[in-house]
Amino acid sequence: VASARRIDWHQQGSRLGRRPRTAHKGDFGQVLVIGGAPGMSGAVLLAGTAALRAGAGRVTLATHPAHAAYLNVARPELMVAGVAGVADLEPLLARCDVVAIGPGLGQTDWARELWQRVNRLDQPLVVDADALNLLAQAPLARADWVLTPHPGEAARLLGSATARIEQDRPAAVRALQARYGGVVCLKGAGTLVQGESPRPFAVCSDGNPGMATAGTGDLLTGIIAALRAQGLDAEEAAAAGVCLHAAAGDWAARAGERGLIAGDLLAAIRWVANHDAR
Ligand code: NPW
Ligand code: AMP
Ligand code: MG
Repeated sequence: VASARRIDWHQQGSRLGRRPRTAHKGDFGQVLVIGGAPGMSGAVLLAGTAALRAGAGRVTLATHPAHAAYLNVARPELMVAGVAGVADLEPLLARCDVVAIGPGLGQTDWARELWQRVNRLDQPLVVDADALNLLAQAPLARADWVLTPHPGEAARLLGSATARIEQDRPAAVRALQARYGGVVCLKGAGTLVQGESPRPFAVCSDGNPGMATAGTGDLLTGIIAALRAQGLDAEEAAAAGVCLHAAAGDWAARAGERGLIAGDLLAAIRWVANHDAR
């Protein structure tokens, strides 16, 4: 990939800097993660926990009322709100800095109602998983969002097929950015990041096949939202987030790729976020 800029955590990690001695949680932003239809509550739990591990000051999950109380026990550091519909979402939207939407969201009427409200918000957005599937059904463009499709989601967003996306990933990420705006991370082995800027896409070659397991993408969503909440712009947060996630995957894979589970990355995210990965 000749024209690509190579990125890794060694180069991107300095964006976060040291925490001031007098820091308080309000300095590191408030993230709202929306998703988790019945049966997929794990996706928001992983995304929200990853946001905390990547340094967000406060993280709230907005999820289906069926399991909200359970999630609050599973990860007590997270705040959790059961939202039956958009009316329950409003007070949460009023006091967050960044919204991540999609992990485990599903594509029911419940999901669509939340998505249609959120895609009109003023706050920065991170859009993943089923929110991307809903976006593919009613396309719109925005300048300040980060989209994180895997090749299957990218195919839906472009009305194409997964195999065609994989044949020419640079063309796919450019087409996604041109159609939907913002910053696009095309995931997979060698994640590509394409922003608004005329600069060529960036590629992160870190990460490993151990990460080909359920829930790893949900972690990336939380990480990017946390970096956005700590003051990075959309392109910085996408690039640094992809590198932090991949480096955490490599750290976790030191115990072996086979059988790695998404939750294994959580402690690694913290370690990597505080260290040079190399
Ligand atoms: P194929 O088979 O090649 O055509 P889906 P999902 C493709 C939630 N989760 N390279 C591949 O297509 C998510 O957040 C909940 C090539 C594959 O079959 C979503 O809301 C979890 N192709 C929801 O589930 C943990 C690739 O995409 C298809 C590729 C559905 O999301 C799991 C699958 O994509 C999950 O995160 C690659 N690198 N990667 C939980 N614990 O609650 C993907 N594909 O149909 O969009 O399904 O990604 O599982
Ligand atoms: P998702 O499919 O949404 O759960 O996302 C999977 C995550 O794992 C993405 O960040 C991918 O880039 C990463 N991943 C999956 N397989 C590999 C691989 N073979 N090499 C590197 N990263 C991978
Ligand atoms: Mg995913």
